[in-house]
Amino acid sequence: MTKEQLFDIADKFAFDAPVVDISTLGLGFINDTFIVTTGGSRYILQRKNHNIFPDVPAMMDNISRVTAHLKAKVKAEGGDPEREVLTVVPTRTGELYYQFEDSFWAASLFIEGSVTHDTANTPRLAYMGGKGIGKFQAMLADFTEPLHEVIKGFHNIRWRFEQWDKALAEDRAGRKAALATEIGWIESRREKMLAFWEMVERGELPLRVTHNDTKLSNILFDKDDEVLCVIDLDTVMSSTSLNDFGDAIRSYTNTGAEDDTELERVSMNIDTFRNYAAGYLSERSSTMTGSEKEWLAFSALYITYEQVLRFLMDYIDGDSYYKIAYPTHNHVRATAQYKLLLSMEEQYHVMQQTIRELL
Ligand code: GN1
Ligand code: MG
Repeated sequence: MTKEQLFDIADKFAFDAPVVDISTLGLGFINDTFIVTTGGSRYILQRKNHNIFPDVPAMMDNISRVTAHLKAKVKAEGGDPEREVLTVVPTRTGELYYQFEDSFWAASLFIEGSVTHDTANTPRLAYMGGKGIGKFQAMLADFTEPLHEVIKGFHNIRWRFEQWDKALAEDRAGRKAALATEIGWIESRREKMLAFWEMVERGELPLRVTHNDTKLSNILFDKDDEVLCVIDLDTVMSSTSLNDFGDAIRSYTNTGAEDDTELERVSMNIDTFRNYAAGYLSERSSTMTGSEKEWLAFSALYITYEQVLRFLMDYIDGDSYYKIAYPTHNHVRATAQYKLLLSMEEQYHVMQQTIRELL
């Protein structure tokens, strides 16, 4: 992609003035992201990853509907919808994306004065992260239209088991024979995890808008470290909102790394759990059903289990999904996430008690 082509693409969008500069924003493993400067304003321009998101128009349709809903809410509360919600900038012909050859591009407003954080290394940041996602979900609690499923069966364990059974049957990398113990981790909990998903299938846990990438760096803060808005809406879909909580707990509370080779470093920090949950529930508890409250703590075990399965399955498959840095990387990741799962299981009664206290 030449600089000239990039300027041509940027020119297709309905920015306020002609583009004067485009620079790379060096974050993100999935999309390519640029900052576009016009005479007076700055914008985000992204090339969406077409391999991970086969249907970019559907993805942009989801984002557009969800942000429209959020903006109406913020406006009604007297807030500033351009700073508190992501604003998609359409093309000059009114499309939500621009297609150039086989690449798909989309733009949004750059929110001036916003900051992000990479790790929740203080109690306040864990609390604020929970608050950010809690507020996002609370504002979307009355959004009941289905969204496009941009990644099939993302947190649907029934679908993951179908893929898992197939991976074991095919044994493409010839690794299955040496993995009896690890396969046992998955099989021994199969019924319990499926039972959780069956509550979603039966409607006992309601379908809501889920963000599906609830890491701290997907929340923009203002200069006083108050939450401004949640970004990276590419994976918004309909599912149980509990999984956004569970995935945040999986990443925020781990005292080690996701791929730690020193297993004694890996555990769930219950204080971080409490802080995140306190922030989350401060915004969200009034829009939760009884069964959502009851199963909130379990969602952390569910998502961590699913992550063990996904890493192990990718290892069995010969490493086709996740990028790896060395040949046993997916096995190391699965083992470290399993250690985290064990730590959660050991502390499960305390997690449940903590939620009850906070409600
Ligand atoms: C992937 O966006 P990123 O790299 O944080 C994956 C998540 C996994 C995560 C594990 C679209 O997320 O589901 O939890 O890796 N995203 C997708 O690190 O598969
Ligand atoms: Mg992401």
